[in-house]
Amino acid sequence: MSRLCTALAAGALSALVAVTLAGPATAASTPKRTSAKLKLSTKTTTTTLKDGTQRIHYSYGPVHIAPGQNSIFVEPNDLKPKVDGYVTRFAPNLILADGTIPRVDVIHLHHAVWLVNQSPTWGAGEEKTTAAAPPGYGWNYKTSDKWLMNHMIHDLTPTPETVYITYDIDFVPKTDPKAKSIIPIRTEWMDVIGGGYPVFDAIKGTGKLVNGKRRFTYPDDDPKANAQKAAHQWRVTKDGTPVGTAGHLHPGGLYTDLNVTRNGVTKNVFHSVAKYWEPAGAVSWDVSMTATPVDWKINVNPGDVVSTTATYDTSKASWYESMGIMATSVADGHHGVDPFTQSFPRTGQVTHGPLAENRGHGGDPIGLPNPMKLLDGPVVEGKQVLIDGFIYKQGNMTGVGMAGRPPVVQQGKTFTFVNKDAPKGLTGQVFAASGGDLPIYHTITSCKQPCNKSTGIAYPLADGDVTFDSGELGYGPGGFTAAANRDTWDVPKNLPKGTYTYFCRVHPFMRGSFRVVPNKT
Ligand SMILES: [Cu+2]
Repeated sequence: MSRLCTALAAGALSALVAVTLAGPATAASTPKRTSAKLKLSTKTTTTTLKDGTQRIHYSYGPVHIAPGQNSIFVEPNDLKPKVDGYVTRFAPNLILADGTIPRVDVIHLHHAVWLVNQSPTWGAGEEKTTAAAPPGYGWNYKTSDKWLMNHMIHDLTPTPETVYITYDIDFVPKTDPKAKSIIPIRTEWMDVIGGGYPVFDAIKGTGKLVNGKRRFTYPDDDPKANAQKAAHQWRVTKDGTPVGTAGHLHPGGLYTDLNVTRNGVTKNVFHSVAKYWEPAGAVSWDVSMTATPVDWKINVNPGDVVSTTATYDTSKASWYESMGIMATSVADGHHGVDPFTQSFPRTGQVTHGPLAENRGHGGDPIGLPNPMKLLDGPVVEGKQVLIDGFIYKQGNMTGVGMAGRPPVVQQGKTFTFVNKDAPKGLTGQVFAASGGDLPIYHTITSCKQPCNKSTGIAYPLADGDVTFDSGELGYGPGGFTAAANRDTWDVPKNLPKGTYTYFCRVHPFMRGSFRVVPNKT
């Protein structure tokens, strides 16, 4: 059993590696999507690579996921090498109890961050970028290091699930003769914001107009960001050399940039691009990020300031709770080039091709009504519409008869959505075990009418002709949460007359409508 799993895991990984090592810009054709039959082991296994390096497959779990869960946890993690040494490569994934990789439109790895002595060192989002140290470098590892697992696994359905977070590390023990020549690196976590839940909103139509498209760059285009600018900067205190980086973005993200500022002059040192395999473009998790090539080594000096920005496409849709991170591996001393006087590669290659778990794009007809054509529902102004059991109790598109009709409000008046699935007092605890009694967050987010097609990673989108979003209704721990920390949302009073369609960003199969009619008074 375990040998079979090892073989399957090794085979699966070599498929990934083959793409990883596909080499420089010959990759004009789209690499093949990974097989949906891919299975990884739920056990810890070790294989030995041709050059003698150990590849250790760790499987963290079981992690229990509550129905509709979208919460952050920090849990102990003792799954790490038994001897001191160097980690030279890190490849994350997420699997179900049978070893298969869940569809991203069902179970979504919002993030996993491996905290080493409380410092974020490796991370994974659904783009599943492989972090590989360039030859001759490795992350310094000591058995005395304290590891924690920070994870946010998002269940897009009302069905509970059990998952494992896997990570395959290439490891060279200190006692291996190869270890003598390895230069130690550490991770400088370059985040556009910082903190426990570092997110910003990139709203449709905001940002700069570039070649007829809207481009929103954080922090530059967010007036609220100025106060936070210092938080995402790395002020260099001794000679160092960044030797590798790649961007982390959410759907809608186009690229991240790593910049070095010296004596008032800012130089871009790496441009990590989101390569979308997604047929609809920059709208889903069907994406890979470009990472630095092996010969990318940038000298930084005391007094330099290293910073990062993230740019999103705000032409078609809004992107709520977006991220921009460039985990950057850094060695002490100078090993590279001076970025202000010498040349170096500013772009790289993706670390893998399209993944099988991203095949469910959505957007197909499924027989839901077109809310534009439904008769008026009840007049609800000044009243509440409850959200309960993953259902908008009035105007839900799956509702039968009166319950499915859009609730009606006069222009200039409002009504209030109340999320009964996330009552006050229920917050979920960051340092508790995952999967307990958790608030279920819901949103009311505008989507382009009729918004009645099948759910997938690219449908529905926050692309309503009129933009509105309730935030994630419910309560959560301060600084570590997606929660709005309120359970109600008032429909804006300034909406033009018309029928509005909306969905839940957290559980996008949830759809509804309401109608604004002319004011008769
Ligand atoms: Cu929801």
